[in-house]
Amino acid sequence: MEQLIRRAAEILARSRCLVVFTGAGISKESGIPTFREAQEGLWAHYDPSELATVEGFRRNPRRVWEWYTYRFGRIEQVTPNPGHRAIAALERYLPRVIVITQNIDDLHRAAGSSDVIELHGNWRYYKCLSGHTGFTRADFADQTDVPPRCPRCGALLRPDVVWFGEMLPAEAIERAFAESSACDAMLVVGTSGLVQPAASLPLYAHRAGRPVIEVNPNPSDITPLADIFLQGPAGQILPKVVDTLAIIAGEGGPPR
Ligand code: BJW
Repeated sequence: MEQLIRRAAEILARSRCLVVFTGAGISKESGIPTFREAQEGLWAHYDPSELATVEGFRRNPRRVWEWYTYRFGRIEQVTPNPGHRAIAALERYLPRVIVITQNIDDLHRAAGSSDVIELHGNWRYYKCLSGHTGFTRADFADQTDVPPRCPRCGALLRPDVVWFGEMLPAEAIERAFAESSACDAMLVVGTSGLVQPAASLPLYAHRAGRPVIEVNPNPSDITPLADIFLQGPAGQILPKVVDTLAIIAGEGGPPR
């Protein structure tokens, strides 16, 4: 493992532009459950077709709203873990670090990452079924309806996250594809690589001939194309990668 970490850090040290692509696994050590892990994943206990589709929301808006209220209550209580902080620390050593995340928890920004592309939305925002966007909890704090109603048109409000069958925010996914094709290397952390179109981003980097480094305790759908697979929890592996990068930077200096 030490040698693999050294090789990974050497690749990062040579990168003028690094894309870090993350999934639910990066936030697990903060106390947020993943989706597809056999015992602990959310989808082992809840039905995604009822809770993460607009059809499920239309069938039972209260159930979906309450499930998200429960999850957001948990997100509100957690803080970034050493994995998030190590990713933010990469900016000390590399000229450009772009974080592309499937997570809605905003923990990369909380850790200090400055360029974060969110593919599946953000827990702080809400939109209505008629398409009005940009609401926060303050906008419906005085309502008693569950779910509350759009302050502009009265339609049902829902979290501004991407459910199955919905398009990803166009600007975010277009930029994600462009950055993944143009980066010098990609670091993939804590995703099963099963949900499209996000899961194809590492393929873009790989096809462009860029090294792909993966961090995950378990092999994923990304692992076959990874040049280096660092098997273990992100909160343990990533700080070691950054420590090694710091040593390399001290030896020769990072690209600036
Ligand atoms: C650790 C760790 C530690 C654990 N450290 N790691 C057939 C083929 C291809 C595609 C499709 C298909 N049928 C349908 C589709 C499309 C569908 C899709 O991909 N489905 C597949 C599941 C089959 N995709 C969509 O619908 C997307 N939209 C779309 O395609 O639009 C075009 C279109 C429109 C209309 C019709 C058809 C197409 C939208 C996808 C939206 C996903 N939404 C969710 C919920 C977000 C809001 C919320 O949070 O509630 O996004 S679902 C969930 O999955 C969430 C995640 O972002 C996403 C990805 O999951 P992730 O992050 O990879 O988590 P896990 O749990 O899968 O993996 C965790 C990993 O962490 C594991 O590997 C662990 O080992 C690891 N780990 N501890 C590091 N300590």
